[in-house]
Amino acid sequence: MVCLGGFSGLSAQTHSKPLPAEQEIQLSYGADRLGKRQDAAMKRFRDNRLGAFVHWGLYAIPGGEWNGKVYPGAAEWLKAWADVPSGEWLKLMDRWNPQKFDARKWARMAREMGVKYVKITTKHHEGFCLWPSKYTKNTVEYTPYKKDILGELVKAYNDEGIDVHFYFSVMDWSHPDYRSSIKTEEDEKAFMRFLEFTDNQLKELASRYPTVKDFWFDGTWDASIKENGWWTAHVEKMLKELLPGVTVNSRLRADDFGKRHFDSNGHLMGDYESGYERRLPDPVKDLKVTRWDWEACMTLPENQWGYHKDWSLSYVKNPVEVIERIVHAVSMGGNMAVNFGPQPDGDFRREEKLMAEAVGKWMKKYGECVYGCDYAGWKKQSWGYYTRKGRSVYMVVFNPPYSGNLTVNVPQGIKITGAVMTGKGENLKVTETARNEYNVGMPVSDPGEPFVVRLQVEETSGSSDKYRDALT
Ligand code: JFZ
Repeated sequence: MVCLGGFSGLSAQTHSKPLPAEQEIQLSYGADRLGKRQDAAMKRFRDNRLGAFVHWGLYAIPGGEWNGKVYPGAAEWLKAWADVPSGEWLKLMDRWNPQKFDARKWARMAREMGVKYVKITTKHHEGFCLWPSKYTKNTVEYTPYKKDILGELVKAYNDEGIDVHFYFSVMDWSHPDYRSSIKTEEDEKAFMRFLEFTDNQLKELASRYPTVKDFWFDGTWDASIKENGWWTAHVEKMLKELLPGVTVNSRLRADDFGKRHFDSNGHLMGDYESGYERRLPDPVKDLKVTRWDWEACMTLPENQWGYHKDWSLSYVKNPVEVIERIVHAVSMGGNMAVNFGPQPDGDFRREEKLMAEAVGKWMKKYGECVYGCDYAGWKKQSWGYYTRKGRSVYMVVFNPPYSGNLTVNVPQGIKITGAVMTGKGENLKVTETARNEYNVGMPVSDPGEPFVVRLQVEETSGSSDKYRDALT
């Protein structure tokens, strides 16, 4: 059983003991580990906490519009919405010439935003590769731009100290051997060729860009892949042999019975859960997620990952809403990747630039409640979220109550001895109001933005070893 390091009984209740081995279903391709990975590479993945996602491909060129019709669905799915045959879709390659693309500018923007890693779509469902793969002609090499976009990005981000993660869609709409289901012997043969092609592409990515830290697989929901769980286990193993320390998301994996993400015994496959897409676990009901590593990803509009020319089609989140989602994820032990859909010219749309700037400004001031932080194990309050790093517990205040009193319920055996507003260093008034309950006062002047309070916490003599563990 792994130790969660939560402060209170709250987190203890979320521990569920794994079944004794003899009661478990024997699996050849299930989870190969119980509990969180604790090696340096995984710790780095986890401590990074804030990442960016970049969806860039041919779909950026039509930007959601085909033959004069604007499709409101996700722009990177336009080929499917408008039922465009591959041959026709791939003609967009003749127009792939992003004249404003400057990898160093992208990397500076990411650094300014405070992201510690960037997940790049090496190949999305459409099948177009951002690197010159020798296994297909559907790549940047055969466009007017010619150059290796992925290589430029890896170098530029790494030069800024930012980790690079690879998004990779197994489903490939442009490969003649891809099958979503296998009905005939011919399908079977084609699909086995396709899996070999995919292995080759993955080995190619791993050897061309050895600083890659993570593979985030997508497009793995078809029956053909679920029925070949062995292959998903093989890919995980292959990448880990090629790139020691590399992390892989749960979305890649299916077990012997086609069960995805979690195997038939309920154990997470891969290194972290990747099911929280455009949604987050409930801070009260879903505390089970604090038992494993996970990463959520989000879009600014409701559901646009690739560039769509018309963002008036849905609500677009403002920077404070983005910051709240980042903190929400961290408060439950998860990472957050915020998506960008660059324009076909290689520049970013105004809304994304403004968001990146605003988030970056906030992170510069208050980032200590995000980087390296984890689930605190304290009872959720309506003013916001707690995060914790070692002995520091942070209150991240999004909704200060009208009363001006921020209620804090501490776990048994914990005492609050002080509260400081991070950044400003202002001491806030702490009043004990009941057993295990305090009020923390508001800062003298309204910060006018979500703000962070660092609590000074002490163990009382009655605290159990569990709390001592949790505090160190
Ligand atoms: C996938 C893609 O289809 C989409 O274009 C985008 O790249 C996104 C990040 O991933 O969409 C999904 C995949 C999985 C779920 C939902 C949407 N899911 O597990 O709920």
